[in-house]
Order: sequence, then C-alpha cells, then structure tokens
Amino acid sequence: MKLTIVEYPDKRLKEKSKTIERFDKELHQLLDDMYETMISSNGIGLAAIQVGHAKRVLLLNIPDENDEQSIESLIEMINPVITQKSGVTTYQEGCLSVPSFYEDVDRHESITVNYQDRDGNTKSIEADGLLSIAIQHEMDHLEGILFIDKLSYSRRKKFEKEYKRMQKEKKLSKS
Ligand code: Y12
Ligand code: CO
Repeated sequence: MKLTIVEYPDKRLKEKSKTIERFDKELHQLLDDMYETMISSNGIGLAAIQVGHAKRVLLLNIPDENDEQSIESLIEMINPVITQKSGVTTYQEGCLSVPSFYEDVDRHESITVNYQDRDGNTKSIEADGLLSIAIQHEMDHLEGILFIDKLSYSRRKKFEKEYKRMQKEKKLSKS
C-alpha cells in the first residue's frame, strides 16, 4: 500500500526515531509499504518518519549506471550505526519531504555502517559515492534532522522564502 509522505514543515519530521526490537510481520509490512511509496514517488531513499513512523528504519535504492532502479539493489537498514567515516564530499541533495528544493550539503565521503536486516541479522556495509550520501541523509531523518537544517543561515532564509512562495503557488493552482 502506498503511504502518504509527511512534508516540511510537519513537526513529526523533527522526532527522534525509536530502536526496533521486534522483527515481525508488522515491520515487514512497513518495509514493503515504504518501498512502494519510495518507488512510486521517484525516490532513492526513504526513512520511516517520512511516512509517519518514528522507527529506526530506512530504505535505499540507488540507480545503476543506466540510471535504472532495481529491487536487487534495494537495501533495508534497521537500527543503523556509522562505525567509521572519512573524507568530505558535497552533493546537491533533495528529499521527498521537502519537494522541489535542492541544495548542496557536505557529508562524509566514505562510511562503514553496521545495521540489521528485516529478520534482525547483523550486517555491515562500506559505502562511498551516492550510497554514502544517501545513507547519511536518511540516518539524519532518524535523529529528526532534515538536509535544510544543515544549510548556512543565509541559505536557510533563501529556502524559507522560496518554499513559502512555492506552497502558495501550489495552493493557487489547486483552487
Ligand atoms: C542524495 C541525496 C539525497 C538522497 C535522499 C533521498 N532523496 C530522494 O529520494 C529525493 C527524491 C525526490 C524526488 C522528486 O520527485 C521527482 O523527481 C518526480 C522530487 O521532486 C519533487 O518533489 C517535485 C524531489 C526529490 C539520496 C541521495
Ligand atoms: Co529526506
């Protein structure tokens, strides 16, 4: 089932998500629904709080060299923890919860992440490039942090102005 994406400035996006203790049917249904929601919204990453569940759950589905997304490259992360990080990289990020806005954000270039899969098995992954950026973006959601919270004061002001204007235009086009 496709779920509704929570959009900025909804306060739920500021919530800190809770550790998953039970790897049961309910978790599997949430993961399946999140996947359907992410793919049908043209997303490459999604955290559970973006569909209103404050749980330490996220999905990543990075497109391949032909810009195609396949379920084979889907990564489901439960209770992720970054154990190693190095370097700095900058990428123009976007977020399904902040539609139509993109900005440069600095992240660690390479990371190692320990996490659990949907059955509670412990896993570890070394990531760089877009996967590393996407994991860090989604892990920020688990702490209630959006990529716009990482902007400088002046860029944030620019965002608030642009976003308000876009929301107004959206409302007008619907009326
Ligand atoms: C690099 C940077 C950030 C991430 C986090 C995951 N972000 C997304 O999946 C963003 C998706 C997105 C999709 C949009 O919709 C379309 O392109 C049709 C979009 O545009 C609108 O909302 C109008 C914005 C963001 C991963 C890697
Ligand atoms: Co996001």
